[in-house]
Amino acid sequence: MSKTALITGVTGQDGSYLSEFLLAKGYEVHGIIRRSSVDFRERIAHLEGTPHFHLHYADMSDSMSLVKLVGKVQPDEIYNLAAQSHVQVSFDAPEFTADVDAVGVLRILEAVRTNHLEAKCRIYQASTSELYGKVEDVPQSETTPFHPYSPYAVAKLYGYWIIKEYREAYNMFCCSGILFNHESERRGETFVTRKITLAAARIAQGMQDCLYLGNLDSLRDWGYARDYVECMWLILQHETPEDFVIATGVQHSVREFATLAFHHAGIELRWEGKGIDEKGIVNNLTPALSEREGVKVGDVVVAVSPDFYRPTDVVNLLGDPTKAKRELGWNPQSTSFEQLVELMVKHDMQKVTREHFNLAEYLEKGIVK
Ligand code: NAP
Ligand code: F7E
Repeated sequence: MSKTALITGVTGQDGSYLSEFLLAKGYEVHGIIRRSSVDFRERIAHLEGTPHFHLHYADMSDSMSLVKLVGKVQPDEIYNLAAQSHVQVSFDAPEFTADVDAVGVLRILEAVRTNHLEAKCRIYQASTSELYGKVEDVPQSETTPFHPYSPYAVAKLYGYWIIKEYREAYNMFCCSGILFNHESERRGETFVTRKITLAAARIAQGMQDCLYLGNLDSLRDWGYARDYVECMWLILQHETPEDFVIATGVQHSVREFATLAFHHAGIELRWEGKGIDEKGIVNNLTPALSEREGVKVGDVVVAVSPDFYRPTDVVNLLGDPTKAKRELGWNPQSTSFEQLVELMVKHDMQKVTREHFNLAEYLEKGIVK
């Protein structure tokens, strides 16, 4: 008998990779989508209409929709990935973030209890390294104290504790994966990695002049999202319900990410200045770029804007994945930092080329002026 999984946040970066992963394992996959005036389903468009993939309208802020759906689907496993996931946005929309990211977790747990599925249904909660926030120890493991440092992190901390509470109070199989940053060619375009890889591609192809960033010193443990969804599944297949840190154990700064991304786009950077005055300047170009119109040696292609500073910023995340390696047999290094940056830039170079050709064609046909 194939298993049935319900994924909240199926249209997101992780939801799309997890859907592919579970379908390949023979699961019946159900995903929750929410109503919006323009449906954004680019990441799962290739799965729609396939026999074992089903989409349902519901919303993390609407208990009734979740109770009805859990009753209808009768899932063996729920992957709760839905969230307002942008840390900076959580400062602008803290109440919405709390509703979806904190109370939303409670709604899922109660939907399972209301349908009397406590004994059958295992629940994965998408927890986060942001819980460590203003870090009290480096590297961070399952035993490192939490110090959340944004409305997003505070909301996610509630999610973490309510999962633990239901595990202990009702003997439910529910677990948190404390995932460190994971990126991909499907990453949202306002997260720093994707913002950089897209801008590097646009600057190399003459479609953008300068990239504005916030804190360049911030340190992150960046992994590849496609590798990380396997862990979500492994956590639910574990004998006992436990929480796990999922990370690579390697740390880089935003500046290092940008340097490498521009390198893969054909631009060698040098950095000058400090803080708000720091600039990324073109030091060298590949012969192909030197011969083209556009970016030149000496151009400032990265600058700092205070618009991207946060009221409180998390600056030193480094995960210790020892427990996941030992108990789940997971390899945290299957995709290295260098491979991750390269694959994202390669993808975005092609995306920008396609956009460029579409624009040229539209201009020629008079579709846009
Ligand atoms: P993402 O790309 O931003 O996707 C978030 C998903 O949540 C989207 O499908 C979104 O739907 C959905 N969603 C938001 N509000 C909703 C609501 N009210 N009702 C129903 N669905 C709603 O995030 P991600 O990077 O895949 O991350 C997945 C989860 O892991 C999130 O919970 C995130 O907080 C957590 N996490 C991520 C990372 C990371 O580095 N990526 C690390 C640790 C933890 P729409 O498409 O309609 O917006
Ligand atoms: O920022 C700095 C910024 O927005 C990373 C989410 O998936 O991972 C993600 O949260 C760092 C921060 O991700 C810009 O200040 C500099 O220190 O890419 P980010 P995040 O905040 O780490 C965690 C684990 C999650 O759980 C979240 O859901 O980069 N930074 N300049 C910038 N960040 C952004 N976005 N834009 C900039 O221009």
